Amino acid sequence: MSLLLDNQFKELPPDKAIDTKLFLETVSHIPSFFDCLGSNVFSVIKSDINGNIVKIKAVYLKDPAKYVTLQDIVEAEREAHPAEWPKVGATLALMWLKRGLRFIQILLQSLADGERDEENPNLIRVNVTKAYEQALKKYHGWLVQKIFIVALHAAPYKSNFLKALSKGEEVKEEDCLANVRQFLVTYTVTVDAVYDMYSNLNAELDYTV
Ligand code: 0SG
Repeated sequence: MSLLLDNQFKELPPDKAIDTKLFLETVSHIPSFFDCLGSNVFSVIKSDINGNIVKIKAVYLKDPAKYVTLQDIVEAEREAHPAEWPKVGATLALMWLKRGLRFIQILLQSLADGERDEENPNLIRVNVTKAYEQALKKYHGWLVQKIFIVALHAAPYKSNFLKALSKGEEVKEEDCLANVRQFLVTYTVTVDAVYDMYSNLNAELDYTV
């Protein structure tokens, strides 16, 4: 079975509220995926994403009944820390996590759409670069952009990447991409909903790190 389909995001209710517990359960599978990518540069990214998840989870576990949805957390922090918000607590962690999730979405969508470097069809650099430029680059100063260049050159071949998504099984590219397309349906709706929430609450910041 595909790693993606094993950890599929649930459909959202009509009001697009995101259940905190389900969201945390689903994203908690992402960090271990970096172990399959085969370069130490990915441990920096893994630890960053993992840190975001741990931070959101720590807030949730303080009062699960109060923080049923992600919006409950963001609004409670806005009330508790008016001076620092949104650069505080789980609001900040989710702001960054959503950018990583958007990166993954654009990367997978680009692969599913068959975008490729015709001269090097087994490389995923065009797909990774597209995702980076659309989801992350504007938040990165020169040093972090250099880390991206290192990660780009360490990116796995497409065949190995798709194999990792298929839990190490040899699966035909088309079958794996069919799983990717299926995964992207609820995943994209969820990531869009987090972005919409940040926009509606005026919680988005655009500083660089
Ligand atoms: C398959 C090939 C994949 C190639 C991947 C390339 C990806 C791009 C690599 C970019 C390198 C990122 C390295 C880390 C950068 C971090 O500095 C930034 C900013 O981090 C935030 O900084 C923290 O996440 C925040 O943590 S918090 O939980 O405590 O709130 C906070 O510390 C904040 C600073 O806040 S401040 O002090 O200013 O108030 N992180 C990112 O840019 C996110 C990077 C996500 C990359 C996702 C890649 C997914 C790849 C998936 C492959 C399937």
